[in-house]
Amino acid sequence: MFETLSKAPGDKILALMGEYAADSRPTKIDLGVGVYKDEKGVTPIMSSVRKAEQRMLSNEKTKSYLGIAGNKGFGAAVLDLVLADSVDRARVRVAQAPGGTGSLWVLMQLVNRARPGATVHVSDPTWANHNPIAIGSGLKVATYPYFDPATRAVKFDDMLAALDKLGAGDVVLLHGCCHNPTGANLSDAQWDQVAQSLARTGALPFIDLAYLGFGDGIEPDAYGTRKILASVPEALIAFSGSKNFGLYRERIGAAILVARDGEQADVTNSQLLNIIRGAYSQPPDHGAEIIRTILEDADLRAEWETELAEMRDRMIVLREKLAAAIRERSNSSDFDFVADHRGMFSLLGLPVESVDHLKAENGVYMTSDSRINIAGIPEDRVGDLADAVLAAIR
Ligand code: PLP
Ligand code: TYF
Repeated sequence: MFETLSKAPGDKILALMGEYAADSRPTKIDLGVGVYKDEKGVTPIMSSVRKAEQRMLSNEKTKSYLGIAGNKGFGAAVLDLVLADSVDRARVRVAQAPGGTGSLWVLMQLVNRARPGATVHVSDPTWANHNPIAIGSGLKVATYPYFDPATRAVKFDDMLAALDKLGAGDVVLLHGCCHNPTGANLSDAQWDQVAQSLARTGALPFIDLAYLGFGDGIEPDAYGTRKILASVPEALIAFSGSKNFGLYRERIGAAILVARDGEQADVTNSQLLNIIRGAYSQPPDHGAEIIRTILEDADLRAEWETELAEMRDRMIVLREKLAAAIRERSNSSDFDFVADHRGMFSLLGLPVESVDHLKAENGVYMTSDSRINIAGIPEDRVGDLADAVLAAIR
């Protein structure tokens, strides 16, 4: 049987984690995989999460099945967090899913049931896993212009012109905030224009919301998502709790669907639940119960929001420090864009030879497209990193 198989391509981002681990140089710097790290270089368990888990351990009464849509309290709390009052909840359904990735997967499957072989339009570039998930679900993938390598900002006019040409039956994958891999994001005014375009063309917005609260704050980061939901009849959202709750390995996310009316929401949701049942029956509860416990409790929620703000502010400070260090050394504003970007990443726009040079000469690891994880920058070595980057492009 298995002799028919050839080797599948690995995940380049995850492979880089292994390469970094195998490097014995003590001065190595890991700017690879998108995992938040604190000033000590560790990915901590948030204190609000720890407290929620302690409560759960003493209060939990059963491990019996939860149901296909998972933890109901979690679903309701995530809808409040993400949607606020942007859309009539009678049109909304939510299912807990294993991570943002699992949410993307079940929603792509849903799209393929509604429109087999439809085209998902993704930003150029986008997260490396979007393409395989869409293709694996039977869909086609096309790109729309997004990142301008010259300015390291969004090519907004080109993006909008491309979106304006789409029609009903097309799907547009948007990063709700904190674009991965570029770090370049839309302004509120640009989100308004994207929402208008989608309302006009009837293309379906599919929002990947993996970094809510990692950019400028929960409310500002939700602006684009809420604006779109307030403007269009139908939408999909894949929410992840991996980054903002630091729950990576617990695999917690939510698949959210918005339909024209309650009746169509029920029918569409029945298909979503049918997909989930045929894939993994129901999601694991642990991460969902942690998030429910935090979001439903005023004190834990305040503590979580403070911790989230600390992570966000630390990344903004690191951005400013790196941009300033390069500016001082090079006497140019060429890397000021790092301070303007938001979220966990910036795409530096270096040629692959420079990326290889940084790895070989300096032990500085980033993905081959020159994406850096801002949270991986050691605060006391910003100067070394600036020197290394400038040497690599000289
Ligand atoms: N979408 C984007 C853009 C991401 O960067 C990630 C990364 O982790 C995910 C989705 C999925 O995250 P997870 O499945 O770990 O929740
Ligand atoms: O882009 C990243 O680095 C994060 C983490 O298959 C990640 O999104 C990377 C690859 C992957 C799953 C998560």
